[in-house]
Amino acid sequence: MPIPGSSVFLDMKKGRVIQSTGSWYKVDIGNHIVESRLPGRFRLEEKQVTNPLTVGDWVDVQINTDGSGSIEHIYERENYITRKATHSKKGEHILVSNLDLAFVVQSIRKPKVKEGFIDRFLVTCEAYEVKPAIIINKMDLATQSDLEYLEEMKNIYEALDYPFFTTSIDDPGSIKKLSAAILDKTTAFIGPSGVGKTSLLNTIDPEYDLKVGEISDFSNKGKHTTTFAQLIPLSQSGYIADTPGIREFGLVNIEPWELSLYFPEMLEPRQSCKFNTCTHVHEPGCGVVTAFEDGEIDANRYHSYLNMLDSLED
Ligand SMILES: Nc1nc2c(ncn2[C@@H]2O[C@H](COP(=O)(O)OP(=O)(O)OP(=O)(O)O)[C@@H](O)[C@H]2O)c(=O)[nH]1
Ligand SMILES: [Mg+2]
Ligand SMILES: [Zn+2]
Repeated sequence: MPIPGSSVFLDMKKGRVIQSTGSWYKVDIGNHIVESRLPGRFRLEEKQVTNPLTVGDWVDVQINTDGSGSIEHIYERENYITRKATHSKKGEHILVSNLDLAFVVQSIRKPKVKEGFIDRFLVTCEAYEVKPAIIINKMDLATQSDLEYLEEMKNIYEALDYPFFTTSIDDPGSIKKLSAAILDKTTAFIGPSGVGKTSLLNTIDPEYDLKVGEISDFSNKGKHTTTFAQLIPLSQSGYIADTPGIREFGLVNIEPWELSLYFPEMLEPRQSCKFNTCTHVHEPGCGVVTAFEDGEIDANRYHSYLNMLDSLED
């Protein structure tokens, strides 16, 4: 015999948001997926965030009699990746939450690697406590000079403890290494359009059969084939998020003075700066500038730092 009043509790399930279209959310409650709505009151809470609920979030969902769901509670995020929302000066957009590892994906050519994108992504990961890794895809298109450039890049990032993967969808060995790194984890692929995020997923597991796009011959850019983020269950255990291509990765909620805290190679040198408000540009007695001049900080990384500082000071 049912306990009076218990039906409410029986119908409340904890689940994970695996897809978001803006008004409907797909929530994975373990044995099946519930199409759910988010009541308006959640939208009012965090005004500067364009999406109050994001792929990766854990929620309690009330199952309605018609089988649809109503989200009643959003659990606090362990971490998340956020960037400046497009078409908005102040707004931020959360891409995905509760990650064990986040991959920034670039291609060596078509389109070319953007180091600025990688460094902005890494800074965001450091600031929001997400473990990052780097993928350079389309290695089959690399020239001899690309290979030399990549070797140097790999040394720089690996010295900073950022795992560095080079892949090509036609190179099973490279895919195998990547598959091993995502196993049993919640991870995400984030990067510009056309670098091969979705293609990599389809290669990791051909059963996914996700839609991939062409590269424009004119601009060598992708055509934004993936239009919404989704968490895809791995065939063993874990999830991976495929996300839409992003042209630029804008930083949010980082003050100019704290930026160097998110450059691991600056942590030690900044301790010897004469001023504790030092931004490591022109100040006298700056430990970071000294370390840069002594060749202890890579020039590209320092330039990325200056570019970011510029955009934060605007
Ligand atoms: N040569 C080469 N082409 C690749 C490789 N990986 C992907 N591509 C091609 O790159 C194009 C874009 O691939 P997608 O997987 O759609 O790229 P995406 O990053 O998911 O792009 P968006 O969904 O638009 O963000 C397709 O034509 C793929 O066939 C690779 O390793 N080598
Ligand atoms: Mg895609
Ligand atoms: Zn300094």
